[in-house]
Amino acid sequence: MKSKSPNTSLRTGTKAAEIRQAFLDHLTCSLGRLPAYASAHDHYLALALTVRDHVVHLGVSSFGGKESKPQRRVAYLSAEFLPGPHLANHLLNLGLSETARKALASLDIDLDAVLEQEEEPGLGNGGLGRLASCYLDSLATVGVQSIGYGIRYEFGIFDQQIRDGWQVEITDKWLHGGNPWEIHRPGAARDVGFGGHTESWTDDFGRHRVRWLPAITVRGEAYDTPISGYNSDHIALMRLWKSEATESFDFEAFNHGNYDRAVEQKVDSENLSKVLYPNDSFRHGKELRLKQQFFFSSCSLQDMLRILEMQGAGPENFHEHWAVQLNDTHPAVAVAELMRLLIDVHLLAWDQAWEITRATFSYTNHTLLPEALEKWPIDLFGELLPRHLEIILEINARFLDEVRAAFPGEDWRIARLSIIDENGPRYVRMAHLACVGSHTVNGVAELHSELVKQTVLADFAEIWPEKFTNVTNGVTPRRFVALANPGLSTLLSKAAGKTWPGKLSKLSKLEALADDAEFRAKWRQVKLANKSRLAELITERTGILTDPTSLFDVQVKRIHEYKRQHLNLLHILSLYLKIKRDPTADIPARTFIFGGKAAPGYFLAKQIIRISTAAGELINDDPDIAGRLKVVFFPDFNVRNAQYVYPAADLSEQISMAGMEASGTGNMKMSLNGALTIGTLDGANVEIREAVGEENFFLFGLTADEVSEVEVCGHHPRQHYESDTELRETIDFIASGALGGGSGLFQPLIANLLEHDPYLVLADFRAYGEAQQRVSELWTNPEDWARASILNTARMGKFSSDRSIREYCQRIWKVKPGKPSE
Ligand code: TH1
Repeated sequence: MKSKSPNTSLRTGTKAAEIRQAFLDHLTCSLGRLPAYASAHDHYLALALTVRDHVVHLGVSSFGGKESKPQRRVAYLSAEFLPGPHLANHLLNLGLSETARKALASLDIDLDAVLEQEEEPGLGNGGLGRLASCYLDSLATVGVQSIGYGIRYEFGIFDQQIRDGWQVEITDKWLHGGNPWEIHRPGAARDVGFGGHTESWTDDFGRHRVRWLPAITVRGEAYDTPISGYNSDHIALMRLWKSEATESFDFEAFNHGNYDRAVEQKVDSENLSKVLYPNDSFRHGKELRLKQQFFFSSCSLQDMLRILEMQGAGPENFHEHWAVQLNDTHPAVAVAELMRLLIDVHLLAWDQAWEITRATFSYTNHTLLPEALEKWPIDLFGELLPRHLEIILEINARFLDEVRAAFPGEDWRIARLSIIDENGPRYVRMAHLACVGSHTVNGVAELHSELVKQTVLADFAEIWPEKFTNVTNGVTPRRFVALANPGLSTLLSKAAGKTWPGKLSKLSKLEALADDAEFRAKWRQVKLANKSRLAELITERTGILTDPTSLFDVQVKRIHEYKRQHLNLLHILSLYLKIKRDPTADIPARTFIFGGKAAPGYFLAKQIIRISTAAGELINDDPDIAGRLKVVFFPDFNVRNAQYVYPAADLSEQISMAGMEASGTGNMKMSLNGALTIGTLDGANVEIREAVGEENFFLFGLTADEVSEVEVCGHHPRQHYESDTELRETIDFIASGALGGGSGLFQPLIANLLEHDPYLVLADFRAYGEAQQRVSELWTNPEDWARASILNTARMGKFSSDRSIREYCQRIWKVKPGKPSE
């Protein structure tokens, strides 16, 4: 992007000369480097520290804390955050990109090369963690005092390499080169207990009290990362907890001559925040995971109480000062922990504490997948958190008494509503705890929020219909358009004015240009340039050559059966066979791009990766195909790579079995960047289609209702195989071993489809192929395609995370953003 006055930031008035001086000072004073000997990484650190100074200045004033009446603050509790590289995003938000470029250029340093040095914090698996980061971006942008609380994993999501076509996991050492963005706050450290037992005592008023005597204490050290907002004087804070040993325990064991035990304790404590569990939408029944959840929930609540005290308020005012959002059930144990802090530590009465707790929390459900719904064996829970189990049982007893009183004679409700699952071995159901302990429960797209009420939390929706609501997810247009797609951004600013990154509904001004031939030509030029940029990266990373004029058909997301990457692959292979049979077949050139990580223990997901690389090996160099089809598996899909992929997509694949994808957010990112969607009526696809118009969206497949019907009546995948020649030939082709590796290689995947097909891939194959046929037809008319592409972008205003955050503020948190809405 060319700026008119690159020597000075229009917004902050900061001059290139100031940046240059601060950069040189940091290089010398913070890093101890002579400019002549500084490496590219030193340049990165020095610029990061320079920019951090600007951001922290804003931060200190937005968390001044000296207001006469403190605002209610938002605490977003999330086990995952995926912020992506910070530096370029801050420069954009502060309006300093061109100034910094100029400053570095005067020292003969290329800003882009400096940006390349940053290691992104991969502290999340996928959509859930990225959503948390989009929300912090928007909280800072709309001006809400907020803290995103989470875990400072030493090792985030693994780096993915592809070797011999298979995924290989490499440890993510994101901290190895130092992290210039975080500020350690020793004063905010809190201790967290585990295990032990509880005992009763009587207070001065003769009341029965309980205290918890943990067996082990772990220290949580706070690390703050400032998150800037777009054109905003506010920042949000991401406060992540790192576990450490408490010195007291070390010394005790040490003094008793038990050195091994002291060391073991230290290692155990430090292990707590060591590594992110790499499963997306899947429960980990591991004790360490529960420890992580409690650790960060407890540290965060204690931190809120500490801040409350600094503000001169007492624990009885907790809910007036803090709105706490539970990002899925991962922090749901916070409900019990706040109760414990209020009644055991601050000695409030149960009823008052319970009122405060329910006025504090709200809970977002992100999935209906049974294998993702968290439940903990009651014994494990009680051993690790004995006091919390007591509190949960008390919450449950009181809750079920209320139910009995309200619905006499309807005892069937009790077992279904109970926080404790008693069908067989007993479990604590975390979604039930989150629901009972919150004033509001929301789903993440309209369809999903309805399904939450009809399925996993149906019994709760019946007794508390007013508790349930929807807030459709959103994405930040700063990172995913302004930063990722500078070519498009320039065009958007000319057509819709420069304010669109903060007021995304302004994009509707583009509508008028959808029929303008000149504008369309520019639009297509931008897309082509983005595709060329991605094509270069693909060649660099995989050696595969692709044609930027071909249709870029993109499916990037975690690899999961419910997302049905294998449906896409069956279609690709059916096209391949079609061309092999009839070289004159009318199939426009396409490049199929896959990206995404598979959970290391998820065998079928890894098979799906292998079959996509095998398809590439087979097709890409086949002379009969002559480059008409290319299949790419782009390794290590992460936020940085995503910023190259989304802007280059012509077609966005959103093909999950209906009812399974709670929302999806990649769907929004691609449509916003002018991709057309081929998709089912699932998650936010439904609303995207409504927004962009059904004629600009390729719909196919069973609806969520039809899927449930099939599930009830039973289905017969083999019938589809037998009745659909194209499908049968494609499956037989895979089974024959033609993809290499012998005929047994993909047997598990084939058997799964033919015998079970839990996500109805075969049932939707025909409809998907027909929708793909419509895609090909529209693609052959570039003018019509460009029109639909422009209309997609123009009509995506609703999907800014600023809109989502304003809804949370107004309807759930009851806080007023500093910046008025559009
Ligand atoms: C995802 C959902 O699958 C996706 O549809 C949604 O857009 C996104 O959350 C944001 O709302 C989820 N990710 C996880 C990860 C874990 C557990 C549950 C979910 S749901 C570990």
